[in-house]
Amino acid sequence: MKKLNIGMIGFGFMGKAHSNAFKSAPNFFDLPYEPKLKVVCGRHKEPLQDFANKWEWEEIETDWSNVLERDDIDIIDICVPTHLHHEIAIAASKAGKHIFCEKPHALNFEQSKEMYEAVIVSGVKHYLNHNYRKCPAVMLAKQFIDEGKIGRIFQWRGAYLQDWIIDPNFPLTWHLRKETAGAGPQNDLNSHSVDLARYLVGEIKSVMGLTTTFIKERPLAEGVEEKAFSATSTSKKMGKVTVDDAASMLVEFENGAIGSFEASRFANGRKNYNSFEIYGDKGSLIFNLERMNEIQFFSKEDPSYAQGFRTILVTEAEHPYIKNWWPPGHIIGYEHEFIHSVVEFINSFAENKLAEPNFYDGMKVMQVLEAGLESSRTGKKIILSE
Ligand code: SOE
Repeated sequence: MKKLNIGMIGFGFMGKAHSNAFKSAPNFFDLPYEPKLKVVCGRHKEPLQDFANKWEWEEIETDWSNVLERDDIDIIDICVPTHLHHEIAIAASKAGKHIFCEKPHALNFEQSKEMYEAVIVSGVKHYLNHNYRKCPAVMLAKQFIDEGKIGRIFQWRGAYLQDWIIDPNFPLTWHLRKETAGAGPQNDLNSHSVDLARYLVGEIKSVMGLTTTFIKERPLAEGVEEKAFSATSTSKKMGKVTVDDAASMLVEFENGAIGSFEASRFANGRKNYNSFEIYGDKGSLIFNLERMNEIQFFSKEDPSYAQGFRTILVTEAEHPYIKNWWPPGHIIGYEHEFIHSVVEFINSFAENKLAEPNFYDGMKVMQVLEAGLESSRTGKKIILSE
């Protein structure tokens, strides 16, 4: 079988999720090409080599531009902090490499637009990894909407809540600086929710935003591994937090529905609570990632004596992707979404179409997020231009 050689830039949390996805996908799915873990790139040679050994990457490299220059690399996988996405993606497009990129797409809308234009000019394949779209329960929600079971959608409620930086001693990692992250949970978490809202409800036409920063200074992350979820600093030097700690938006969709988004890293007790509710004239849907094998469905078309939310366990063979996994009731997890993303991306090489979400979706999401930030700054409602 023809191989697709991968050069992955970055080897943190997402590097692990991507390596596992590229390795596992061919074991469970019949793919038109075999993804080959060719070279992994990072700045620090020793942990990089350990990582490569563990995940069976053939080679390591410490300078990403060398990976782009290689003729034997087909796909560049970008899973480095956000501020590096733009430069690597533009260079990869120019080098004619196909791109699999982590979210959020870029630091801001302008960068994102440039990245989209670059892949269009070069004609490479591009994929933006909003992994939650590939959760079977979310795909079943989409199927119900497309089949008309929810009817005309009135309202979207999205909440993506975490609690990993409440401790004021959590250091000023790259996630908390505008120049490296673009924004806080507005970009990190609301990007996922906006992607899901566009997928399930439709395009957004106006945005009102509200953001705040609860802890304005933090110990510098000197000598600290810049990890999300767990990092402690002993530095006595403090630095300014330049992103939001919590971010909300109220939006209007082009189809007349309205929506709300809440994203926070200060919701004590919420670890990775990515949830949404959709209300329509025929029915409603509720999803919460912490119970990701389930979707709750209410149908107004049930006889009134039998109406109520029912919980569907999304593990039947006819549910999206499930026939490639386990028998009914044998649930799947977070990592499966990444495997499904890889499957979509690799399948798109045999088809004359782009997998979704891709850089177009990334750009549309960034436009909404940036409008939310602008609205929060100016106090005005922002109407999005085409
Ligand atoms: C940290 O908030 C993070 O790792 C996000 O960056 C991911 O996109 C999200 O899926 C889990 O939380």
